[in-house]
Amino acid sequence: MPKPPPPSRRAEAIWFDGDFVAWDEANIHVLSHVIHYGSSVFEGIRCYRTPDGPKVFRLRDHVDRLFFSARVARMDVPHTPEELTEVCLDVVARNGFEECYIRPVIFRGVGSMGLFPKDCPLHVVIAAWEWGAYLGAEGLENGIDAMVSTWRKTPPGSIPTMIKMGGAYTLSTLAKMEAARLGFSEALLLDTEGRVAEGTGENLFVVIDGKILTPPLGYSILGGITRLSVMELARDRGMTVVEQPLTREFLHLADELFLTGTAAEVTPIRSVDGIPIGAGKIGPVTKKLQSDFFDIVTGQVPDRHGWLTLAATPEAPHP
Ligand code: PPE
Repeated sequence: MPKPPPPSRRAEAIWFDGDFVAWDEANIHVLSHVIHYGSSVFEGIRCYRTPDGPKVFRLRDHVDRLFFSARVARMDVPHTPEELTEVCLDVVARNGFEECYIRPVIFRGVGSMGLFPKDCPLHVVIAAWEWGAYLGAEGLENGIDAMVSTWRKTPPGSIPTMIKMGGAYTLSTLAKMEAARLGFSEALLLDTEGRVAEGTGENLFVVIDGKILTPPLGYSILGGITRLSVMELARDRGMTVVEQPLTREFLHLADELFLTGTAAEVTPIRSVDGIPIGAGKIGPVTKKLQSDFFDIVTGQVPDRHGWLTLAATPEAPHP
Protein backbone atom coordinates (compact mmCIF):
# COMPACT_ATOMS: atom_id res chain seq x y z
CA MET A 1 0.00 0.00 0.00
CA PRO A 2 1.18 3.55 -0.65
CA LYS A 3 2.21 5.68 2.30
CA PRO A 4 -0.28 8.34 3.43
CA PRO A 5 0.29 11.53 1.45
CA PRO A 6 2.15 14.48 2.99
CA PRO A 7 0.11 17.64 3.59
CA SER A 8 -1.18 19.11 0.35
CA ARG A 9 0.97 21.67 -1.42
CA ARG A 10 0.08 23.64 -4.51
CA ALA A 11 2.40 24.75 -7.27
CA GLU A 12 4.03 28.13 -6.78
CA ALA A 13 4.38 28.52 -10.53
CA ILE A 14 1.61 27.82 -13.03
CA TRP A 15 2.30 27.80 -16.75
CA PHE A 16 -0.09 30.19 -18.45
CA ASP A 17 0.11 30.73 -22.22
CA GLY A 18 3.84 30.29 -22.38
CA ASP A 19 5.00 31.88 -19.14
CA PHE A 20 5.24 30.80 -15.56
CA VAL A 21 3.08 32.95 -13.28
CA ALA A 22 2.50 32.82 -9.54
CA TRP A 23 -0.48 30.73 -8.28
CA ASP A 24 -2.34 33.86 -7.15
CA GLU A 25 -1.80 35.57 -10.47
CA ALA A 26 -3.14 32.78 -12.69
CA ASN A 27 -6.51 34.52 -13.17
CA ILE A 28 -9.00 35.13 -15.99
CA HIS A 29 -11.76 37.63 -16.79
CA VAL A 30 -15.29 36.87 -15.50
CA LEU A 31 -16.70 37.19 -18.99
CA SER A 32 -14.48 34.44 -20.38
CA HIS A 33 -16.49 32.08 -22.58
CA VAL A 34 -15.42 29.09 -20.45
CA ILE A 35 -17.09 30.44 -17.31
CA HIS A 36 -20.48 30.73 -18.95
CA TYR A 37 -20.46 27.73 -21.26
CA GLY A 38 -17.86 25.28 -19.91
CA SER A 39 -15.78 25.51 -23.08
CA SER A 40 -12.62 23.82 -21.90
CA VAL A 41 -10.83 20.53 -22.36
CA PHE A 42 -8.53 19.21 -19.69
CA GLU A 43 -6.36 16.36 -18.46
CA GLY A 44 -5.35 14.90 -15.14
CA ILE A 45 -1.93 13.31 -14.90
CA ARG A 46 -0.12 11.88 -11.89
CA CYS A 47 3.53 12.16 -11.08
CA TYR A 48 4.84 9.65 -8.53
CA ARG A 49 7.74 9.64 -6.11
CA THR A 50 10.19 6.91 -7.13
CA PRO A 51 13.72 6.03 -5.92
CA ASP A 52 15.10 7.78 -9.06
CA GLY A 53 13.06 10.97 -8.60
CA PRO A 54 9.58 12.11 -9.64
CA LYS A 55 8.18 10.16 -12.58
CA VAL A 56 5.09 11.03 -14.61
CA PHE A 57 2.71 8.18 -15.50
CA ARG A 58 1.86 7.78 -19.22
CA LEU A 59 2.51 11.44 -19.93
CA ARG A 60 2.42 11.23 -23.70
CA ASP A 61 -0.84 9.26 -23.67
CA HIS A 62 -2.46 12.01 -21.58
CA VAL A 63 -1.14 14.77 -23.82
CA ASP A 64 -2.39 12.90 -26.89
CA ARG A 65 -5.85 12.58 -25.29
CA LEU A 66 -5.79 16.32 -24.54
CA PHE A 67 -5.20 17.03 -28.23
CA PHE A 68 -7.93 14.55 -29.19
CA SER A 69 -10.36 16.35 -26.86
CA ALA A 70 -9.31 19.70 -28.37
CA ARG A 71 -9.85 18.40 -31.91
CA VAL A 72 -13.39 17.23 -31.14
CA ALA A 73 -14.07 20.56 -29.41
CA ARG A 74 -12.77 22.39 -32.51
CA MET A 75 -9.99 24.04 -30.58
CA ASP A 76 -6.88 24.81 -32.54
CA VAL A 77 -4.16 24.41 -29.89
CA PRO A 78 -1.33 26.90 -30.47
CA HIS A 79 1.30 24.41 -29.21
CA THR A 80 2.52 20.99 -30.27
CA PRO A 81 2.05 17.85 -28.17
CA GLU A 82 5.85 17.75 -27.78
CA GLU A 83 5.86 21.28 -26.32
CA LEU A 84 3.10 20.57 -23.82
CA THR A 85 4.75 17.28 -22.81
CA GLU A 86 7.90 19.26 -21.95
CA VAL A 87 5.88 21.89 -20.09
CA CYS A 88 4.27 19.23 -17.88
CA LEU A 89 7.74 18.03 -16.88
CA ASP A 90 8.84 21.64 -16.33
CA VAL A 91 5.88 22.35 -14.04
CA VAL A 92 6.89 19.40 -11.83
CA ALA A 93 10.59 20.29 -11.82
CA ARG A 94 10.23 24.04 -11.37
CA ASN A 95 7.93 23.59 -8.38
CA GLY A 96 10.20 20.97 -6.87
CA PHE A 97 7.43 18.39 -6.54
CA GLU A 98 8.36 14.85 -5.62
CA GLU A 99 4.84 13.76 -6.43
CA CYS A 100 1.84 15.67 -7.70
CA TYR A 101 -1.23 15.82 -9.90
CA ILE A 102 -0.77 17.79 -13.12
CA ARG A 103 -3.78 19.59 -14.61
CA PRO A 104 -3.48 20.90 -18.18
CA VAL A 105 -6.54 22.88 -19.28
CA ILE A 106 -7.29 24.57 -22.60
CA PHE A 107 -10.17 27.04 -22.56
CA ARG A 108 -11.89 29.84 -24.44
CA GLY A 109 -11.28 33.29 -23.04
CA VAL A 110 -12.97 36.66 -23.35
CA GLY A 111 -14.03 37.93 -26.77
CA SER A 112 -17.47 38.30 -28.26
CA MET A 113 -20.45 37.76 -25.94
CA GLY A 114 -22.88 34.90 -26.51
CA LEU A 115 -22.52 31.23 -27.30
CA PHE A 116 -20.67 31.47 -30.56
CA PRO A 117 -17.02 31.68 -29.50
CA LYS A 118 -16.08 34.14 -32.22
CA ASP A 119 -12.96 36.13 -31.27
CA CYS A 120 -12.58 34.25 -27.98
CA PRO A 121 -8.88 33.48 -27.71
CA LEU A 122 -7.78 30.03 -26.63
CA HIS A 123 -5.71 29.82 -23.46
CA VAL A 124 -3.51 26.98 -22.29
CA VAL A 125 -2.70 26.45 -18.64
CA ILE A 126 -0.76 23.72 -16.89
CA ALA A 127 -1.04 23.69 -13.09
CA ALA A 128 -0.15 21.11 -10.47
CA TRP A 129 -0.74 20.34 -6.83
CA GLU A 130 -0.17 17.53 -4.39
CA TRP A 131 -3.21 15.29 -4.27
CA GLY A 132 -3.52 12.33 -1.93
CA ALA A 133 -5.93 9.43 -2.30
CA TYR A 134 -8.90 10.85 -4.28
CA LEU A 135 -11.50 8.72 -2.52
CA GLY A 136 -9.65 8.69 0.80
CA ALA A 137 -6.75 6.56 2.05
CA GLU A 138 -9.25 4.37 3.89
CA GLY A 139 -11.22 3.84 0.69
CA LEU A 140 -8.09 2.88 -1.21
CA GLU A 141 -7.30 0.26 1.40
CA ASN A 142 -10.69 -1.14 2.37
CA GLY A 143 -13.09 -0.06 -0.36
CA ILE A 144 -15.66 2.68 -0.74
CA ASP A 145 -19.45 2.73 -0.51
CA ALA A 146 -20.99 3.66 -3.85
CA MET A 147 -24.51 4.29 -5.09
CA VAL A 148 -26.14 4.13 -8.49
CA SER A 149 -26.84 7.73 -9.42
CA THR A 150 -30.28 8.97 -10.39
CA TRP A 151 -28.42 10.96 -13.08
CA ARG A 152 -27.82 9.20 -16.42
CA LYS A 153 -24.87 9.63 -18.76
CA THR A 154 -25.54 11.76 -21.81
CA PRO A 155 -26.60 9.57 -24.76
CA PRO A 156 -24.40 9.04 -27.84
CA GLY A 157 -24.78 11.98 -30.18
CA SER A 158 -25.09 14.36 -27.24
CA ILE A 159 -22.26 15.79 -25.13
CA PRO A 160 -19.36 13.43 -25.90
CA THR A 161 -18.17 11.14 -23.09
CA MET A 162 -14.92 10.12 -24.80
CA ILE A 163 -13.38 13.56 -24.39
CA LYS A 164 -12.62 15.48 -21.23
CA MET A 165 -14.66 18.59 -21.87
CA GLY A 166 -15.26 20.95 -18.95
CA GLY A 167 -18.99 21.50 -19.48
CA ALA A 168 -19.65 17.75 -19.61
CA TYR A 169 -18.52 17.50 -16.01
CA THR A 170 -21.60 19.32 -14.72
CA LEU A 171 -23.17 15.85 -14.86
CA SER A 172 -20.42 14.27 -12.77
CA THR A 173 -20.64 17.16 -10.31
CA LEU A 174 -24.40 16.68 -9.86
CA ALA A 175 -23.95 12.93 -9.36
CA LYS A 176 -21.08 13.45 -6.92
CA MET A 177 -23.03 15.99 -4.85
CA GLU A 178 -26.01 13.65 -4.73
CA ALA A 179 -23.76 10.82 -3.50
CA ALA A 180 -22.15 13.00 -0.85
CA ARG A 181 -25.55 14.25 0.36
CA LEU A 182 -26.71 10.66 0.81
CA GLY A 183 -23.51 9.58 2.58
CA PHE A 184 -21.80 7.70 -0.27
CA SER A 185 -18.24 8.20 -1.45
CA GLU A 186 -18.96 7.83 -5.14
CA ALA A 187 -21.76 7.55 -7.70
CA LEU A 188 -21.96 5.09 -10.59
CA LEU A 189 -23.78 6.36 -13.65
CA LEU A 190 -25.97 4.28 -15.95
CA ASP A 191 -26.29 5.18 -19.61
CA THR A 192 -29.66 6.01 -21.17
CA GLU A 193 -30.24 2.28 -21.86
CA GLY A 194 -29.67 1.46 -18.20
CA ARG A 195 -26.24 -0.09 -18.68
CA VAL A 196 -23.53 0.69 -16.16
CA ALA A 197 -21.13 3.22 -17.65
CA GLU A 198 -18.63 4.53 -15.09
CA GLY A 199 -18.08 6.57 -11.94
CA THR A 200 -18.14 10.37 -11.88
CA GLY A 201 -14.41 10.45 -12.60
CA GLU A 202 -13.43 6.77 -12.86
CA ASN A 203 -13.90 3.68 -15.01
CA LEU A 204 -15.55 0.62 -13.52
CA PHE A 205 -14.40 -3.00 -13.37
CA VAL A 206 -16.40 -6.04 -12.28
CA VAL A 207 -14.76 -9.32 -11.19
CA ILE A 208 -16.93 -12.43 -11.62
CA ASP A 209 -15.61 -16.00 -11.27
CA GLY A 210 -12.05 -14.80 -11.72
CA LYS A 211 -12.89 -12.98 -14.97
CA ILE A 212 -12.59 -9.21 -15.23
CA LEU A 213 -15.33 -7.35 -17.06
CA THR A 214 -15.53 -3.68 -18.01
CA PRO A 215 -17.79 -1.71 -20.37
CA PRO A 216 -16.38 -1.22 -23.89
CA LEU A 217 -15.57 2.10 -25.54
CA GLY A 218 -18.69 3.43 -27.22
CA TYR A 219 -20.83 2.73 -24.16
CA SER A 220 -20.84 6.26 -22.68
CA ILE A 221 -17.42 6.00 -21.02
CA LEU A 222 -14.14 7.86 -21.15
CA GLY A 223 -11.31 5.76 -22.59
CA GLY A 224 -9.41 5.83 -19.32
CA ILE A 225 -5.65 5.54 -19.41
CA THR A 226 -5.62 3.82 -16.02
CA ARG A 227 -8.33 1.49 -17.36
CA LEU A 228 -6.07 0.41 -20.23
CA SER A 229 -3.09 0.05 -17.90
CA VAL A 230 -4.99 -2.16 -15.45
CA MET A 231 -6.27 -4.29 -18.34
CA GLU A 232 -2.65 -4.80 -19.37
CA LEU A 233 -1.55 -5.61 -15.82
CA ALA A 234 -4.36 -8.17 -15.52
CA ARG A 235 -3.37 -9.80 -18.82
CA ASP A 236 0.28 -9.83 -17.67
CA ARG A 237 -0.93 -12.03 -14.83
CA GLY A 238 -2.77 -14.30 -17.25
CA MET A 239 -6.18 -13.07 -16.14
CA THR A 240 -9.06 -12.86 -18.61
CA VAL A 241 -10.33 -9.35 -19.32
CA VAL A 242 -13.54 -8.94 -21.30
CA GLU A 243 -14.97 -5.64 -22.54
CA GLN A 244 -18.73 -6.08 -22.56
CA PRO A 245 -21.83 -4.04 -21.81
CA LEU A 246 -23.00 -4.51 -18.23
CA THR A 247 -26.51 -4.20 -16.89
CA ARG A 248 -27.08 -3.01 -13.36
CA GLU A 249 -27.47 -6.55 -11.95
CA PHE A 250 -23.79 -7.21 -12.71
CA LEU A 251 -22.97 -4.90 -9.84
CA HIS A 252 -24.55 -7.43 -7.49
CA LEU A 253 -23.43 -10.56 -9.33
CA ALA A 254 -19.89 -9.33 -8.84
CA ASP A 255 -17.42 -10.96 -6.47
CA GLU A 256 -15.43 -7.72 -6.59
CA LEU A 257 -15.86 -4.23 -8.02
CA PHE A 258 -13.25 -1.55 -8.44
CA LEU A 259 -12.74 1.87 -10.00
CA THR A 260 -9.75 3.13 -11.94
CA GLY A 261 -8.67 6.66 -12.72
CA THR A 262 -5.71 8.98 -12.56
CA ALA A 263 -7.04 10.61 -9.41
CA ALA A 264 -8.73 7.48 -7.96
CA GLU A 265 -5.89 5.11 -8.98
CA VAL A 266 -7.24 1.60 -8.24
CA THR A 267 -10.00 1.95 -5.63
CA PRO A 268 -12.09 -1.02 -4.46
CA ILE A 269 -15.87 -0.68 -3.99
CA ARG A 270 -17.16 -2.52 -0.93
CA SER A 271 -20.88 -1.82 -1.32
CA VAL A 272 -23.36 -0.50 -3.86
CA ASP A 273 -26.64 1.01 -2.65
CA GLY A 274 -26.02 -0.55 0.76
CA ILE A 275 -25.56 -4.09 -0.58
CA PRO A 276 -22.09 -5.51 0.23
CA ILE A 277 -19.90 -6.61 -2.67
CA GLY A 278 -18.27 -9.99 -1.99
CA ALA A 279 -16.92 -9.99 1.55
CA GLY A 280 -17.52 -6.23 1.84
CA LYS A 281 -13.82 -5.39 1.63
CA ILE A 282 -11.08 -5.30 -0.98
CA GLY A 283 -11.09 -8.59 -2.93
CA PRO A 284 -8.06 -10.70 -3.95
CA VAL A 285 -8.07 -9.74 -7.65
CA THR A 286 -8.43 -6.02 -6.90
CA LYS A 287 -5.67 -6.30 -4.31
CA LYS A 288 -3.27 -7.92 -6.81
CA LEU A 289 -3.97 -5.35 -9.52
CA GLN A 290 -3.77 -2.46 -7.09
CA SER A 291 -0.34 -3.61 -5.86
CA ASP A 292 0.87 -4.28 -9.41
CA PHE A 293 -0.18 -0.72 -10.29
CA PHE A 294 1.47 0.92 -7.28
CA ASP A 295 4.62 -1.23 -7.61
CA ILE A 296 5.14 0.07 -11.14
CA VAL A 297 4.24 3.73 -10.64
CA THR A 298 6.33 4.07 -7.49
CA GLY A 299 9.32 2.35 -9.11
CA GLN A 300 9.31 -0.70 -6.81
CA VAL A 301 9.54 -2.97 -9.88
CA PRO A 302 10.98 -2.24 -13.35
CA ASP A 303 8.82 -0.11 -15.64
CA ARG A 304 8.43 -2.95 -18.16
CA HIS A 305 5.76 -1.14 -20.17
CA GLY A 306 7.70 2.13 -20.49
CA TRP A 307 4.97 4.10 -18.73
CA LEU A 308 7.11 6.49 -16.68
CA THR A 309 8.96 9.68 -17.61
CA LEU A 310 11.44 11.24 -15.20
CA ALA A 311 10.75 14.87 -14.29
CA ALA A 312 14.03 16.29 -13.15
CA THR A 313 14.32 17.79 -9.69
CA PRO A 314 15.61 21.37 -9.24
CA GLU A 315 19.03 20.00 -8.20
CA ALA A 316 19.26 18.06 -11.44
CA PRO A 317 17.24 20.00 -14.02
CA HIS A 318 16.44 18.11 -17.18
CA PRO A 319 18.18 19.38 -20.34
N1 PPE B 1 -14.10 8.49 -16.48
C1 PPE B 1 -14.24 9.81 -16.23
C2 PPE B 1 -15.57 10.43 -16.44
C3 PPE B 1 -13.13 10.53 -15.80
O1 PPE B 1 -13.27 11.85 -15.58
C4 PPE B 1 -11.89 9.89 -15.59
C5 PPE B 1 -10.72 10.67 -15.08
C6 PPE B 1 -11.81 8.50 -15.86
C7 PPE B 1 -12.92 7.84 -16.31
C8 PPE B 1 -10.50 7.77 -15.74
O2 PPE B 1 -9.61 8.13 -16.78
P1 PPE B 1 -8.03 8.10 -16.58
O3 PPE B 1 -7.68 9.14 -15.62
O4 PPE B 1 -7.48 8.32 -17.94
O5 PPE B 1 -7.69 6.73 -16.07
N2 PPE B 1 -11.04 11.68 -14.13
C9 PPE B 1 -10.09 12.73 -13.82
C10 PPE B 1 -10.75 13.88 -13.09
C11 PPE B 1 -10.85 13.85 -11.62
C12 PPE B 1 -11.31 15.19 -11.06
O6 PPE B 1 -11.96 15.20 -9.98
O7 PPE B 1 -11.02 16.23 -11.67
C13 PPE B 1 -8.85 12.17 -13.15
O8 PPE B 1 -8.88 11.08 -12.58
O9 PPE B 1 -7.82 12.84 -13.26
